[in-house]
Amino acid sequence: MRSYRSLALSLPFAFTLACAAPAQSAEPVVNVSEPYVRLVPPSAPATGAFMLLSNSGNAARQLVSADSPVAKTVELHTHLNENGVMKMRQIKEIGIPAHGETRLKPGSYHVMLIDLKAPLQEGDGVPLTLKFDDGSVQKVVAPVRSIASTLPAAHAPAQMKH
Ligand SMILES: [Cu+2]
Repeated sequence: MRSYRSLALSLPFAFTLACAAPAQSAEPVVNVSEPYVRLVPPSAPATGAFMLLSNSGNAARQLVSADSPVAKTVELHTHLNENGVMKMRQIKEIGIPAHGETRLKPGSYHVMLIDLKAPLQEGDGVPLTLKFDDGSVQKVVAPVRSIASTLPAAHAPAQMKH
């Protein structure tokens, strides 16, 4: 009788553990697509990485940090219009609304690659590691692309105000 009771108690417990396991593996809810890095002249010390972040979860998520082996420093940036002048500002996080998306693009949110270790060539693949506030990590490779100069990018050295 005693062993039967112990088995009956332990079965639901084991079942609960098995069900909880997938949720604990931090399945990423943010999908990273269309990543690219802006081609800059070989003398440029920095450039920006852009991408589309799509959140399939029920809660808002934040991109909290990024890293790349091609740059000594990687920061999250946005552009702000201050008295008619577009300036870049470092920010702590980039939000992605629940069941929504945030596009990192020239003139807006971007991942700033500062102090490039070597000049980037068009077509190079730049590895990026993106960390989110739920602890999930996404690794992508962003191709280097030239962007038409008509786009509001403002990554010229004169406007690098960190
Ligand atoms: Cu920037």
